[in-house]
Amino acid sequence: MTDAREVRTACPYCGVGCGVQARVAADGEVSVRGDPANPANFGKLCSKGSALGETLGLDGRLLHPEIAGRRAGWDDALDLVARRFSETIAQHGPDSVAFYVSGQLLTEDYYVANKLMKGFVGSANIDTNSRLCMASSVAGHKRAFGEDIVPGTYEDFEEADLVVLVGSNTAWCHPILYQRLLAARAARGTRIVVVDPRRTATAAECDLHLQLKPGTDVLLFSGLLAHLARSSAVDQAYVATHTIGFDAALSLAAADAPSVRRVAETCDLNPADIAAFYDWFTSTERTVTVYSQGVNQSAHGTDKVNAILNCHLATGRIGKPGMGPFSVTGQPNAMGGREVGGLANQLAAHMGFEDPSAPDRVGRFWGAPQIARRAGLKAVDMFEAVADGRVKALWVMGTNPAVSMPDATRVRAALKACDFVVVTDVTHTDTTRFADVLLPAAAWGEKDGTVTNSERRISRQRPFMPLPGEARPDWWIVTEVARRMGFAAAFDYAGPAAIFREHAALSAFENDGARLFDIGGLADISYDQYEALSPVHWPQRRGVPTNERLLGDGRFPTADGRARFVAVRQEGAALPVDTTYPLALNSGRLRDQWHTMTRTGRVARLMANAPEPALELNPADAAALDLADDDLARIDSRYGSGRAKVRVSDGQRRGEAFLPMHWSGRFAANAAAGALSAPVTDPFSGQPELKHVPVRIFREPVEWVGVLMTRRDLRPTGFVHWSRAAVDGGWVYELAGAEPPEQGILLARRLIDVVPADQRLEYTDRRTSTFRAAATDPQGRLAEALLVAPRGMLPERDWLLSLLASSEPLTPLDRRALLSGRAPVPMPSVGRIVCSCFNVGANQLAGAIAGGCATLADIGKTTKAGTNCGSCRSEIKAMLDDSELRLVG
Ligand SMILES: Nc1nc2c(c(=O)[nH]1)N[C@H]1C(S)=C(S)[C@@H](COP(=O)(O)OP(=O)(O)OC[C@H]3O[C@@H](n4cnc5c(=O)[nH]c(N)nc54)[C@H](O)[C@@H]3O)O[C@H]1N2
Ligand SMILES: Nc1nc2c(c(=O)[nH]1)N[C@H]1C(S)=C(S)[C@@H](COP(=O)(O)OP(=O)(O)OC[C@H]3O[C@@H](n4cnc5c(=O)[nH]c(N)nc54)[C@H](O)[C@@H]3O)O[C@H]1N2
Ligand code: SF4
Ligand SMILES: [Mo]
Repeated sequence: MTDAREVRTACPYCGVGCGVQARVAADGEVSVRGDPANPANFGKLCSKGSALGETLGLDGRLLHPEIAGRRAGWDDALDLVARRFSETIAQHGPDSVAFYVSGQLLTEDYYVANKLMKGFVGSANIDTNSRLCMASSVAGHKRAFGEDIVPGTYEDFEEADLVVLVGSNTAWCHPILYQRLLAARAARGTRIVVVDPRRTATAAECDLHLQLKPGTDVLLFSGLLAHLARSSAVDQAYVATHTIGFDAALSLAAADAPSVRRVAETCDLNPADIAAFYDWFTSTERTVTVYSQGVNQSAHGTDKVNAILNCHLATGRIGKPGMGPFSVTGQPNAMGGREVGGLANQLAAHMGFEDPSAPDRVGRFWGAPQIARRAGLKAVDMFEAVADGRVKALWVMGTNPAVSMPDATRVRAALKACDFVVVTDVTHTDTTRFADVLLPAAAWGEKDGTVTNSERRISRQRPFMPLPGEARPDWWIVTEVARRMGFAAAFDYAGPAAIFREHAALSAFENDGARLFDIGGLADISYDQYEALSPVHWPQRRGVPTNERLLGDGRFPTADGRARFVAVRQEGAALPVDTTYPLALNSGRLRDQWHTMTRTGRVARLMANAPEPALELNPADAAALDLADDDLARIDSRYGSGRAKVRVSDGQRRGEAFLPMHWSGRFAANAAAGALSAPVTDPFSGQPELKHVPVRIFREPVEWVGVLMTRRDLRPTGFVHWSRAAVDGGWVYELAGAEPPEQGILLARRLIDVVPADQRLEYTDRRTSTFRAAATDPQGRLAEALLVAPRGMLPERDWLLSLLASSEPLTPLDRRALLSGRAPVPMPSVGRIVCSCFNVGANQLAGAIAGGCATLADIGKTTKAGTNCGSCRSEIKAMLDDSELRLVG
């Protein structure tokens, strides 16, 4: 018997890039824990990271290539992809094909995909979901610094005295970094300012929340620049020596934001709050400004970025301990994708098309005869070109554009119309439905390579499980296609280490210091050194010791070595609402879900905190729309429509609603934010405005509701609304309809008709129009339970869920109780799960608070909630604050 082994790797979710230790027991069972030696997380993991072990099952995995929906061999699939791409290029030119890739690919995968398209196909039509995510930060960095540089490190969060979080729900989206910040705050009293139109979990614990009108960030920071000048807080020497453009930027800012009062009016904020923020920023040398999608995903995201960078340039607070602008990255390898040049307007290794010598340089290095010489299509334009037939062959890798792109319905139509679509994924998704060729990729735990986190730290993802079925790593799939397209010599790699070495060598190639991205010091690492690589910051120049922070010396990678102020003006707020679409819909993330839920949606404990897609509405808007908690809302924009349950929340501003981005067509009938979002983009970055779209919302009449608990993975059709959540032992489906309840029963019953009648127990109460059914499996365990009732009449389900979770056969008592629909022994509902590590529900927490728990520590002692990963602490804190208010009030 082999012993247990432990493999060090990195978390495949957010850009914090936590180290994970995967322990594979002798029986193959895998458990994960945080890697104490990793400098990002020092052993901690958030709720998603802690649940990684539960995502490793093969349920739903793609295990074989498919052509036209039928199982095929790799050779046939790869030959077909290579042939169709080559033929299309021969007939219609290189720009008639495109790749749409992902910040979740490893650097090595990304590198070869980019090399194939830009170097050998000869088109720059490779873009990435980072276009939806980081493009505005990239464009803003390039405008100000000359290169896409994040100057700081995570330690700056800990060494700052003021941290300004702009459009970033750090508590949920970068949880471990946020906990590092909170720990530092406890130690040194760091002030935290949150700039977000919503009261998020992050805003729940800060010194000042600027709940601004969406889209007005430029003005807020222009006002700050003007205030810095008025207060003589500008570092004149720094500005004079290291920058250009200050006067123009200041005069536009001062004209746009002449006074705090003017800023307050436009941003819809209290002038005293703005004054406090400006004073703190002015007087606090050690200030870090963190920003994320509330800044980037905007029709003027690049200007927002530069408005922030202007304030840091004016004060010389860049790249020094505890100070600097800090664009946090979303995906695990968003940063690595930028390094290899995965965006259509970049070339490779931080070289772009603006520099006329760059294509030749990269072309020579690659030995590429037809290097692309101009930028390719950015994501929104790319799908537009797919829709109108300019792009005739498309390869999608590691992303789910049918859900995550704006105007997703049109994106689906484009995929459907496209002559030839290849999709590489690990599971079936809304996008794989459109694949002519579907290729099964290696998943986390199987794949092997590197990723770069938000602080420019390169870490290894290492495999600890064998490749299942015929799944293959993305780099292998790409190089096999390249080989078959006739480029064998340029794509002949022994493995990821060889690709990494080439990538590192390119970064140093003819680089005399003009490009800060230089990891030439890693270009000769051996296979063993690559295997053992510990997390390292870039740059890693050959023979030059690494300086972890960048730009602190005031020298910038521009032609004259100076940074640029960019004169920016507030261009109106977010997309304007009108009488037809009077509300603004915001979208973003939940604590425990990852994007389109292809992995986290299958984990019961990650579904427990927010099991249904919910639309958050301000109480006044809800009242005006005659909507209350748990009502079904219909949401229409100019681009599409959706349905979700209502959650009334005073954390929403009046006139604004919020829908999570997560629910795809595999998890709900029609609750995808992408179908509602507008394909309106920022003029500099091409990043779409995903945070705001004008909508109208109304009440969807519901006459009956149902719940199906089942071990089967099914996709209901014909319902006004359904959504599903993973639970222990299977799935729970929420159903709702506008039909009379008797008809609802008929509709819902179809879902269990497949179960042979002699295995079903059924009970219909015609008087109350309720229906109950249950079925057992051959082992006598509960396999199905269906409850249907008029709206508001569904019985509690906790007991049935406990039966579904159990591996024991039903007892005679259970069987008798099944038809009555009531638990044989009273079973109080724990309520919605708040702490997913210890399964502690809202009702239990309310009980603990009523029983005298007054602090997070008390709650932790009594219920254990909040004592492990800490992701739920802000929610518990909100419950505590709420109860205190009620006591006072
Ligand atoms: N749990 C979880 N964590 C994740 C992810 C996930 O799917 N789930 N995804 C990862 C990825 S790829 C990314 S990109 C990051 C995203 O991380 P974040 O950017 O922190 O997350 P979002 O929820 O998309 O948006 C952040 C906030 O922007 C606010 N906002 C909207 N409009 C404006 C505005 O006009 N101005 C300002 N100042 N704020 C505004 C929203 O109200 C929202 O609270 O998270 C990463 N981490
Ligand atoms: N309305 C709205 N839309 C948004 C956003 C928003 O805030 N609001 N945010 C945007 C942002 S910031 C982002 S980053 C995007 C994310 O959007 P997507 O990239 O579409 O989201 P994911 O669900 O992460 O898709 C990743 C896919 O890759 C697959 N996969 C996982 N591992 C591998 C692998 O190793 N190889 C391959 N080939 N496939 C793999 C997964 O199964 C999944 O299908 O969404 C964007 N869309
Ligand atoms: S914070 Fe959570 S999701 Fe992000 S890398 Fe760390 S464990 Fe993974
Ligand atoms: Mo992202």
